[in-house]
Formats: sequence, structure tokens, C-alpha cells
Amino acid sequence: DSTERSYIMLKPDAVQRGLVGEIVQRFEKRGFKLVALKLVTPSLEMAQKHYYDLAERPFFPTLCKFLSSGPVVAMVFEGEDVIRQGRRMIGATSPLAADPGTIRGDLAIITGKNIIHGSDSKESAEAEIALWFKPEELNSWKKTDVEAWVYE
Ligand code: DAT
Ligand code: MG
Repeated sequence: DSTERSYIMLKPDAVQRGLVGEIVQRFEKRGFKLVALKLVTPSLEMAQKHYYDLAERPFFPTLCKFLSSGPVVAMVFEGEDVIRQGRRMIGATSPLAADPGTIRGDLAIITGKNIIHGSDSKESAEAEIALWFKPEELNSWKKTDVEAWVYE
């Protein structure tokens, strides 16, 4: 299903470290289509909603405080199997366990500063996209012949 969509978010550490371009490029180069993107500083409430399934975990308060500590890059990528492939590209939750070649395995060290979020199922993708974006912020567009964008 080439219209599958995943919510991908670059956390405050990725923005602070200047890794936005590099990480977005990996998804673009793979061939996934960007359908939404914005820089936003999440409120604590927004962070808590995003991570609601982890509310009982001891690290939940720290995690939510961290996510709301500065701007994040909220994105939606579209493409065949993008939810699962996005998770593969991101790598394991602990960057020390993430394979080299993955985003976390190449660019991060500790779990609490693992630079990126990606939806883990169709259900979470749908819920996360609805949480972070209004319907009109999602852009449906066709990739066309590059020459038309270089010449008139
Ligand atoms: P993922 O981000 O790989 O989907 P998750 O959904 O289990 O991982 O957890 C969400 C975030 O919470 C994760 O990116 C970092 C933080 N986190 C998870 N487990 C943690 C732990 N044991 N200690 C501290 N932070 C943790
Ligand atoms: Mg998760």
C-alpha cells in the first residue's frame, strides 16, 4: 500500500544538534514522500498525550519534560510499508543496541536522547498523525518528472 503513512518526529536533541537535514534526507533518499512537516514546541500536555501508553513507566515524567523542552520537527512520510521500514531505519530504542547504519545507531548513544520517534503500528500512526496535524496540513501530491521543476 503506497499510501501508508507514518508519523516521524525529530526530538529536541536532534534539532539542537543540527541533525534535521541529515535525518530528513535519509527518508527522502529512500523514496518516502513527505506529506507534512512543521517545527513546533510541544506543551507538556501534548508530550503526555503522545506518550500516553507509557504513562505508568518510571521515566514518563522525564520523557515528557524532555520532549517539551524545545522545538521538534513533526513529519508525516508516505510510502509502501513506511511504518515498519521507518522503524527499521530508526533502529532499536537504545542507541547502544541499534545497528550501525540505523539513525540511532549512527547518531545517538543513550535511550533518553535517542533523537527520533517513529510510529510502531497502523493504529498508532493514525492516532499520532491526528494528534499532531490538522487534516488540512496533510498534503497529497504526486511526484512528477524532475525536468518540469528545473526548466519552464
Ligand atoms: P521507541 O521510541 O523506540 O518507540 P518506546 O515507545 O518504547 O521506544 O519508548 C518511547 C521513548 O521513551 C523512547 O524513545 C525513549 C524513552 N524510553 C523508553 N524506554 C526507556 C527507558 N527504559 N529509560 C528511559 N527512557 C526510555
Ligand atoms: Mg514507541
